[in-house]
Amino acid sequence: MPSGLRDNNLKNSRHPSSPHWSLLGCGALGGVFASLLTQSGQPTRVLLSERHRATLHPGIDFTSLEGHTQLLAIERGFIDKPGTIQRLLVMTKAGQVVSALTPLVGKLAAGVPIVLLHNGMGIAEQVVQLFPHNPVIAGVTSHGAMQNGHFVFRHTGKGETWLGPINEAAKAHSALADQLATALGQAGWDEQILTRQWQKLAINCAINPLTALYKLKNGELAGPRFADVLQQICVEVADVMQAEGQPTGSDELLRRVMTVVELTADNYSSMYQDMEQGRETEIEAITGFLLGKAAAHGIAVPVNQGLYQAVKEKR
Ligand code: KPL
Repeated sequence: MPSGLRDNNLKNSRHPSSPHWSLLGCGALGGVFASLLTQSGQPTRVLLSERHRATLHPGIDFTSLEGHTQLLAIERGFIDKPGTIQRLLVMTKAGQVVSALTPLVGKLAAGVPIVLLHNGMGIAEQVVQLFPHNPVIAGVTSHGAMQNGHFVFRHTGKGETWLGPINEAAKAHSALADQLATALGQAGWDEQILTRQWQKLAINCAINPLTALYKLKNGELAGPRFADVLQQICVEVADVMQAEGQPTGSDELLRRVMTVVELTADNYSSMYQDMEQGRETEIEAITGFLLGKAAAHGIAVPVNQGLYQAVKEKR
């Protein structure tokens, strides 16, 4: 049971008139988003796989940034019989997005927006192929989250969230960012979401493998022994970004990385948490995506290559 103030009444202040969110992927970040959406009064239900049917879920045990713990009533649905989905928020790990969505092919009504919030890149394009009649929206977020047990979540860092369109149909859905903002405190819409995805990829290429391999909190990367390797990672990512038509400089990327290191100093990165729990990491969608683009442009990225191999060998 997490420490801090708690409130044992099941809370769910609903605004039944607003369309409900269906959330696929209730890991640390998904659990925190489900909690914040519920607390803001937006009807939210989590879509679970069949294996969860027998488990008792009294609700979500959620601890806020301020350390206030609440038990939140949360509606459940099951992926095989999902019922009506009005808007879908996908927060599985990058490597599971396509397999988690596949059972919904043919069941999701045309026009229902699909919002993807995961680390890494290269997945949204596959989702567009799977759901050619749905608006597909990609997002990046830097909120920190931890899962401390079955449906026990803690919000560990307030970050920024940006959404943007992947296909033409998605351009009509900028209001989704406003609705997320009501729950998260901030969320924006950016038509150039690709640039934000690359910037987030740079941050994840720098922070995630190092913290996972050396078992560090994010803030420990500010120490002098990591200065060189962080700079080399940023030089390599900047080279690939430039080749991809994303003008940037390695100094700018390094500044962004160090800002996130500072803002999330006390957090464990998602890759650290995945590795500690023996789960599959997002290395393919993060550094693996970078290596694929580097190879296509004939750019050498030896430092990122070394980190990729080291993470793969740990599994
Ligand atoms: O996105 C993150 C992650 O852990 O995956 C950062 C921003 C590095 C925060 O920990």
